[in-house]
Amino acid sequence: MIKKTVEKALNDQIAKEAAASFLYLALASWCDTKGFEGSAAFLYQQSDEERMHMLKLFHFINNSGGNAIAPEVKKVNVKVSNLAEAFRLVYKSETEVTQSVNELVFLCTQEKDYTTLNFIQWYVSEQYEEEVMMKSILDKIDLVGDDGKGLFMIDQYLKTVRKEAADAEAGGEQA
Ligand code: OFO
Repeated sequence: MIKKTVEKALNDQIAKEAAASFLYLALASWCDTKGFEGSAAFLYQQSDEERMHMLKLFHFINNSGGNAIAPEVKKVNVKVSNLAEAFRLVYKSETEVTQSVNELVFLCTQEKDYTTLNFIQWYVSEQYEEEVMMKSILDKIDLVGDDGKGLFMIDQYLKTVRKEAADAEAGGEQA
């Protein structure tokens, strides 16, 4: 049976994954309207992934005798004027989620809840991968600055990043 303190922290994490999902959805929509097709596809997919992270928490809480709570949906006000600003928000969001996952690890250790600690390790690895990926995308965008051709190339590159990830996931599912 999950402790109330851990259940509450996991429900808070649900809200953070949902907020990340909606932030990426809003940014995907912005990219879509500015001709950044690859970036939009990438962010729509990332938004789905964050929802999947949220659902994993739902199942874990409920299977552990707790009660997963659907979070409040808050309006996302995205005010960006270029691709660099959009991906800076993405990277910031990932670093905040990492911080929150680390706090969960700390709480599980304090509470001697090794089952949840084991579950949350998946998020630790996932956050490492996502931070590395978002930082690398942001670095590339910063490198080209305002150069239209450069931004076009990055947008094309983001299409391939998405395709590779989708292929890898499909391969994993078949295995
Ligand atoms: Fe990358 O945010 Fe979920 O865990």
